[in-house]
Amino acid sequence: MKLTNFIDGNWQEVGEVEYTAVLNPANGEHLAEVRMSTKEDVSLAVAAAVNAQKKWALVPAPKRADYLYEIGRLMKEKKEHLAQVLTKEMGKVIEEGRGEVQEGIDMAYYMAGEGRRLFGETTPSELADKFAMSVRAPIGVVGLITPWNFPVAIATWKSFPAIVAGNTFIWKPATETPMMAYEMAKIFDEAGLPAGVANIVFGSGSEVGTALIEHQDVKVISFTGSTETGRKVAELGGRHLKKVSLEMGGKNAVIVMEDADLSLAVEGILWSAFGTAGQRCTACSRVIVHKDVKKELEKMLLEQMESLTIGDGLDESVKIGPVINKQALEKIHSYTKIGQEEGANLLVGGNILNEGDLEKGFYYAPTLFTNVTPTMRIAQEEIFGPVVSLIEVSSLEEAIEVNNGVKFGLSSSIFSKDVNKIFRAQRDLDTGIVYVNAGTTGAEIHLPFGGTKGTGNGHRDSGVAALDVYTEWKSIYVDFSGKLQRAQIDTE
Ligand code: UN1
Repeated sequence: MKLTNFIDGNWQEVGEVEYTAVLNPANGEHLAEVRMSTKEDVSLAVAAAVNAQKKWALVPAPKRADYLYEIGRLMKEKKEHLAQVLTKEMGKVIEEGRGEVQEGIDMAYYMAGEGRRLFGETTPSELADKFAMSVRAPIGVVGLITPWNFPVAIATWKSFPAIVAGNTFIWKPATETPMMAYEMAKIFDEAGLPAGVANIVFGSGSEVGTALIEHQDVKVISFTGSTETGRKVAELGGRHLKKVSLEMGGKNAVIVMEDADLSLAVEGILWSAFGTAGQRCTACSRVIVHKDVKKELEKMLLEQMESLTIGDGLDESVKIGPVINKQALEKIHSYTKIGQEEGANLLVGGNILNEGDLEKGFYYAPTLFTNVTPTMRIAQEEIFGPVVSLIEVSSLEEAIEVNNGVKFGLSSSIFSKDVNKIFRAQRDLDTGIVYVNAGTTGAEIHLPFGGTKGTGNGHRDSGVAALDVYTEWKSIYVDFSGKLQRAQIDTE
């Protein structure tokens, strides 16, 4: 199957362009081929989006929302099929595939509700017989660049608020996971979304991403991916005076205090560190543990890690699937070597798994390092794989300092039963998301999602905060006094 672009409600002709193979990371199976689009393809998509946006902006917001209800309904109807496609192209276990599709459905219904709110503000004027209000206005055409680790959910976080607010979009999914975008294009079409509102252009960041950022008719760029690429997006976007919303890496920690429920903490750590094979930007990759419970926690983690089943995510009994590709596998493995060279203690894992059924896929053993110090590279850099570093501390203050001593600030968590410790931690942990007595993953779509420091640039996906990315505030003054009144002058 050849996946080609969805522009102005049509599938683009296959034509004389390059196509790249889409492989199943669980077994190397050839799933499809995806178009490596050109700058010209981007221009076509932008032209369609510009044209459609003029009419789309005039559709009343509750009517725009009706399309989202229908998109949500169709996603729900096709949930199992979508989850299967997702697991095949991305590798996450099927239970998580279903969970991710559910995240998209939730986003559709939540943002559809915004169609009947999209609240503005009325504010008293300083002059008599004058009415003042601010409304959220659409911005125009937006460019969405999304990663392979959440091939559908992240796209819904961006595209659904964009369209309910009256924008049209061009979505460039990751080259590794285009099949979910293809499925979503079919859903947009089936939901009857007017042509040109939703456009999908496949291809590389260097060609398609750059063309989107540089195009003068694309007003907003929303990007989720690595900090390295995000920086380039911001630089280029800045040069073109674009509004750029960035969602980047994490080095998220679970803090386990001496009074914590250790069994619960172990469950939280396992789920958030090894779920999605550690390939979430919210994944736990550090455990900051109080010295009094360190030995016990280590023992419990080790026991549980041995029972984790690894394999093809389509098998319902499997808990951990493959990582996305060979390059990722090699990067993860290089961090194991770095950790060993730095003098950390490799307690379990640390190897590529390629025997028997795992031979053709990209599997890495869940890995735990102990005796890690906060400044080691394995405790500072994002590994994006199933590798966890255990760091010992003597107090809550030290735990918070270690948590905050990295260049990222996405998610953090504390396990404790002490209400004073919990409230102090939620205030002082320098991350956009804080969990209490839960792991670092599992953000819900109706709350803002994003982080501080190297994780972002102040914007948020999801929640009502997402509307700030896709709307412009417009202030409107209506003077019904029948005479010229002058603000700041006639008020004295
Ligand atoms: C990501 O890894 O980029 O909070 C997104 C979570 C998921 C989303 C993760 N709901 O873990």
